[in-house]
Amino acid sequence: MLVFVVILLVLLAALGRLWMQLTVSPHHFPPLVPGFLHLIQADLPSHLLSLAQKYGPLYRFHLGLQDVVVLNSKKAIEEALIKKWMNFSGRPQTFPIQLANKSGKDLSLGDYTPLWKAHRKLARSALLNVQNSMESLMQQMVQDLCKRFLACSGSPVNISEELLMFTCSIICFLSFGEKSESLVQEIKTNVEELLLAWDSWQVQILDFLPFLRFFPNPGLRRLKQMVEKRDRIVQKQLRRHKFPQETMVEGQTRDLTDYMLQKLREQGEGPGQLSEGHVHMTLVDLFIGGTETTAATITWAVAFLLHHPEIQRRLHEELDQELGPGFSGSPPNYGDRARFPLLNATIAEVLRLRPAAPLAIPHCTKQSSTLCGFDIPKNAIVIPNIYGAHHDDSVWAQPYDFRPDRFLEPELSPQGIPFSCGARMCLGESLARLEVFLILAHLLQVFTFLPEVEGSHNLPSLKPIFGVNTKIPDFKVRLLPREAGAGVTTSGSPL
Ligand code: HEM
Ligand SMILES: *[C@@H]1O[C@H](CO)[C@@H](O)[C@H](O)[C@H]1NC(C)=O
Ligand SMILES: *[C@@H]1O[C@H](CO)[C@@H](O)[C@H](O)[C@H]1NC(C)=O
Ligand SMILES: *[C@@H]1O[C@H](CO)[C@@H](O)[C@H](O)[C@H]1NC(C)=O
Ligand SMILES: CC(=O)N[C@H]1CO[C@H](CO)[C@@H](O)[C@@H]1O
Repeated sequence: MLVFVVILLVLLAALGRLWMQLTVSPHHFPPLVPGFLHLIQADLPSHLLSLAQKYGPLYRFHLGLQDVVVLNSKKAIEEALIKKWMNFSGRPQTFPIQLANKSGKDLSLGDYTPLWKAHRKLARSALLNVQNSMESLMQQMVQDLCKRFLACSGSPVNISEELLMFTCSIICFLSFGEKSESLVQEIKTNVEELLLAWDSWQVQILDFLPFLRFFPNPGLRRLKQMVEKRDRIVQKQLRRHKFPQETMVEGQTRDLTDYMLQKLREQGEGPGQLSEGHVHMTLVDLFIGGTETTAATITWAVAFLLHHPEIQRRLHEELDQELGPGFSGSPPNYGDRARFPLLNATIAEVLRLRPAAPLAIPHCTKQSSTLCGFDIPKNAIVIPNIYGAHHDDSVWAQPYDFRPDRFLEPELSPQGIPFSCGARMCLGESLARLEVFLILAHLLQVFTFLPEVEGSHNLPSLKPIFGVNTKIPDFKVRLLPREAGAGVTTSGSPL
């Protein structure tokens, strides 16, 4: 099969070149990068950024018959997604997307249409509705997490695993009003497997080599199985919410599912209206969009702080000064975040260096448009390379260095765009920011992060593993309670 694929690609490449020579276009398209295999490169965001060095921040390539335009600077991304948002807010309806979309009712992968707008509005208002209860719930859960870590008394912890369970419990509770360990575990596993299957080249390649869909394909089979499992989990919850037992108080909304089902009933049913499928897919999107991303961001922060004990020491000082150390101190509140400028800057720097969704989600042009002086055709796939934009050395000095101080004076430093921008901007930004801040503030107040094994050569790798999300290589961290001797940070220890 592989030989077949390669031969076909060579043929396509030759045909493409011929076609280019035969047609002299009156358009001023962005520079064309030769080749067809760009999208299955392993380190795709860095690969796309390296092409920008040669071709400029805006270029295009072909993917089969499909035009793909890549945006590698903040300026280009903002012009497309903010200034010309109407033209750039679509989503391509690729084959893998159609597999996962439940009759086109997905939010994050849905194309920009009037019904989609109503869908996004419903999801937004549902999230806003639970916003107020979020912080107190999270405070409690973070305290519980810290207590669990205290009980580990400094032995190495798989922090990425713990944080993934944590972010998954949050979404689980907000969505379904339940966070039993079995349900959270079931959903977490499903999300991990779905994302893994989605990233598989065996699935992504089917889009531009459609005939391969008719061959046996283990990656595709896996994705289908995971989608079925996903739908069974959500369906069960929907049934539970539609036919509530004694737990339900009439007219009371316990969670996002109640809220959205209630809105559906108010709106009534009909063609061109939102349906239960939309509620179903909103819930799916909150889990897919809101668990790995947030957990990975916090895990990256821990890893960077292991590499930069001097920043960790300054963060401890900042928290001690405002709240007092350890469990005896008062708990940090999100509303007080302006009192923690270094922590805020550290989070901004982690989101710049390791944006959780490095290539956002592909956009698609709804009509032909212009961008940075180039013509962009209709129905082109548009990839905002957020990772690339964040490493633009004309915007940030030494872009590869971890230097939170660059964000200490927000007026002086340009801001990153980790949540993208415009009409398709991340829906969970405020929830994600709340989680990242509260967890890091609590953990740093109570613990000192130490590498699994003492010594500077035992630090975790900071090499990103790129897929839909930016993952971090496995590592463990020791969380040493600070209370016994706030001493760990002040009296002659290596920190
Ligand atoms: C640090 C954490 C997070 C980061 C860095 C992040 C980043 C992003 C990015 C870059 C996009 C793509 C926007 C575009 O296509 O232009 C996105 C979309 C989305 N995110 Fe997030 N996200 C995070 C957490 C969350 C959370 C917690 C939720 C849900 C509760 C969430 C829900 C969504 C949804 C539903 C979309 C699709 C929006 C649309 O297509 O209109 N995300 N996110
Ligand atoms: C969309 O593109 C057209 C050109 O095709 C342009 O005239 C129009 O101003 C653009 N609209 C927006 C909102 O960017
Ligand atoms: C830590 O947790 C991750 C995420 O669940 C898992 O993939 C990994 O195998 C675990 N690593 C170790 C060393 O246990
Ligand atoms: C936190 O840092 C960001 C990035 O520099 C900045 O835009 C924002 O104003 C800061 N927020 C607070 C409350 O200090
Ligand atoms: C599995 C599934 O329901 N796929 C659908 C995705 O959306 C398109 C329309 O946008 C439908 O035609 C597919 O059947």
